[in-house]
Amino acid sequence: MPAATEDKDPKSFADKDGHFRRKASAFRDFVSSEPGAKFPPEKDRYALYINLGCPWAHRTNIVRSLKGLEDIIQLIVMDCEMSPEGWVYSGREGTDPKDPLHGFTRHKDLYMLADPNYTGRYLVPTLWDKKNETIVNNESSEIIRMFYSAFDEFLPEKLREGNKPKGGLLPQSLKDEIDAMNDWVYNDINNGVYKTGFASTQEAYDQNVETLFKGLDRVEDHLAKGTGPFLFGEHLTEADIRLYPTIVRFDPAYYTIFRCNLKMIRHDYPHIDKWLRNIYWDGTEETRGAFRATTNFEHIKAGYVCVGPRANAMVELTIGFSGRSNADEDRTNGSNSEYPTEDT
Ligand SMILES: N[C@@H](CCC(=O)N[C@@H](CS)C(=O)NCC(=O)O)C(=O)O
Repeated sequence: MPAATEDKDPKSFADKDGHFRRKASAFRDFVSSEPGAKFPPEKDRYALYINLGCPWAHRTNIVRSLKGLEDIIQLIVMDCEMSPEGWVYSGREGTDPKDPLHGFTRHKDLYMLADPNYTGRYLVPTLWDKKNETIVNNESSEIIRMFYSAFDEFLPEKLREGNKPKGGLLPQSLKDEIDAMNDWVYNDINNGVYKTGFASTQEAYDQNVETLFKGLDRVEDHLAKGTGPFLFGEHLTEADIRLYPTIVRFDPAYYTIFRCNLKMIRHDYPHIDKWLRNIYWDGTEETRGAFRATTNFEHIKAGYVCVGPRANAMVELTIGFSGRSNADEDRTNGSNSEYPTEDT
């Protein structure tokens, strides 16, 4: 039973001390083929509710596409701009005009259907069970792990985790290392951009912006020491999937709107930039083009601009761009486009 009790103003994010603290997601069930499981894997039984701006939803959309689950898990896409009532449907730019399963115009109504006593935030991503008419899970880190293998019986042999080279997206041999990296990448980077952008005091901003850039320096160093092209070498893993949605939003949205502006990826982090361009453009069996196919820069920008006026009203908080780095002079590849260019 969800137990969250939160401030329901969708545009109020920081606590009284100026720090943003993300609350735990409330629905934490699993799709499982264990005998008697409440949520067994079935074709077209589950729907994934997202918008294309949200980085947590993006993770789940990447894995749905990467795993070839398009015909197995229905995708429902809301507008990327948050309304006073939270996420809503608009039908703009190919998004769903309303919830195709229930006719709802607000995401809130889905949560109320699942649990009329729910008092938490109406988050995306949301994994919905059409049979039990309830939310299975609204925590992206768990939804992606379900998608890795829970539906493999419906997929062609080559897309099943057991048949992937070197153990798939979360190989047993790398699990501890990936979990350790997930931990600091989440705290310092994935959530670090929010802790910086939503900070409402100078102290909170200063503290979080510093941690964020130390985290990015650490990723840069990790990639510089590795063999690439992925974070753990030759094969794509969960660590790449969890890092990508934040990095691809960094220069177009977080640098400006969230004031994460000590350095830019394209100018100041050559190894992260190369990793980003590779993963975005990769069309091999390793990624199946899932990263590019699920990245929509218009929705990303519009989604953050919508929370931007509040963030930008506090411009005095910003530290600002730390200056041109040497990498700037080296670039001749037209990287002033916000889209990662193919050539590195
Ligand atoms: N821990 C959650 C976080 C999800 C989350 O915060 N989603 C945001 C969009 S980026 C949301 O739906 N916010 C709605 C709100 O706060 O009212 C996850 O990883 O799934």
